[in-house]
Amino acid sequence: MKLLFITSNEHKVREIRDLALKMNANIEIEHIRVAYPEIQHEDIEFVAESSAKFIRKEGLVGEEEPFFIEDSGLFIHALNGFPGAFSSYVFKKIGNEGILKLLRGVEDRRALFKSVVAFSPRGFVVKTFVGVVEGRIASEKRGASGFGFDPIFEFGGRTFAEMSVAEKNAVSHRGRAFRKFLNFILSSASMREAD
Ligand code: ITT
Repeated sequence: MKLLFITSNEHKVREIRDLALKMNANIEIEHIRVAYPEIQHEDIEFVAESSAKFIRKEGLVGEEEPFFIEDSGLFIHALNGFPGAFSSYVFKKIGNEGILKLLRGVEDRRALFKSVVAFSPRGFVVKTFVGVVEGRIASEKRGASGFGFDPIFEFGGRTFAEMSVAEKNAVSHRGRAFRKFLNFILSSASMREAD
């Protein structure tokens, strides 16, 4: 089965391909880049769902082609959930150094990453899958793999940038959301075979 993944982020593609391989899911992930506007809203589930509907409405993919997108956000406890839905903008503006500066001297380092996969099998049907991981913001950047906030997001004593793709997938927000999504695809496919 072939699924289109619409994203501007190659790292996300690498993560889901690795996961699909590990799960022995016979699914081909085709990466395409499609420009679409993202609404500004605090709820990333709502943002992801609205984007998927927009992509369909504007006919940016073939009518019968199943596709998905994925939106994520970093929610920092001491900053009342900031940057959350605005993570992309904040990362571009102030980066990891900016986040570390905002948290200088702050003892409460708790943070949460959330990922939402919005899948559209056809038409305006959209199904979402959510994954969350709770961790903490490190006191300085560590590690060289991954992307975005990975060098400052710590889970189990290591930052995501100190993990391989497989290690990150095993515990990350995106790994959790993608596993739910791929399990759904696999069970729908086996139900169709049983018909
Ligand atoms: P899309 O085209 O798929 O939207 P994006 O890179 O803009 O790709 P998001 O809007 O989902 O992705 O991500 C919001 C921000 O959070 C962005 O700056 C990412 O770099 C960062 N981010 C998302 N997932 C991350 C992860 O697993 N590790 C580190 N940073 C992450």
